[in-house]
Amino acid sequence: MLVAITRGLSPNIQRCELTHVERQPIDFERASAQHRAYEAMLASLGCEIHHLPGEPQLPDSVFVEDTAVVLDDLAIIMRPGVASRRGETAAVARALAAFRPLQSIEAPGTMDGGDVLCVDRTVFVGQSTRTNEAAIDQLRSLLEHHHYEVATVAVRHGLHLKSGVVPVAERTVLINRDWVDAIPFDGLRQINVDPSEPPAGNALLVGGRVLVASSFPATRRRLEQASIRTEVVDATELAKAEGGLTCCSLIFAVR
Ligand code: CIR
Repeated sequence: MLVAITRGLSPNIQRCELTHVERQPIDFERASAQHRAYEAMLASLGCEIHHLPGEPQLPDSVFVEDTAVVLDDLAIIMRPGVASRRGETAAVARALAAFRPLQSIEAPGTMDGGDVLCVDRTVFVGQSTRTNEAAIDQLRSLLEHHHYEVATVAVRHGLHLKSGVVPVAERTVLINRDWVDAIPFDGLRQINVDPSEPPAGNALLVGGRVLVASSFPATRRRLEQASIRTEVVDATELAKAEGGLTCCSLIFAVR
């Protein structure tokens, strides 16, 4: 069975952190409707949804991906790179404790879950503005006991590693090679985002399907041409908060 932890929108989403996009009004009702449709899509693909409430004092709390990394043997609670997001981890840690033993990144380390992706026993970590070397060292020593290898990846543009590269099938990634260094992924099959859609490198693999945002039809065609089955979701409102499709859930298998 798959579990997806999600979190409702904060009524103060308008005060979210922004790094690469200009602030523009976010329509709360429209964003909530898109988020509910996203949860319904995850449920239709076999996820049991564990929905946590959004918090007024935590504007970015809908983006649960950044609060934790869930692997088969354990979950690691992050210490987000911006102070405004550090209060988000407690509720997610409480929810995850039912499913995995927990470890955590400690100060001075900072790491966002959006910078971490796992393929087999390799954990790729993006060197972004949110994730520092102290946290990468901590992650490496936590995971060596569990027989994972940690590989670092330079993030050249975009907020996180997963803004520019995500898994889309077994040993296959969708990648924007201008945004992230492709060399660490050399051993994997790589599908490039369509050049007309640079932000399309954030898609979500779940239950054998890949969710693609409706704004990226050309990249969706590339995935379909590579025999990858896709589903489309509308994510335009939360894109204004710099969120993509992976950001709004933590998905993991439960035996
Ligand atoms: C932030 O800047 O932290 C939020 N406004 C957006 C976080 C998106 N998370 C993600 O890509 N994993």
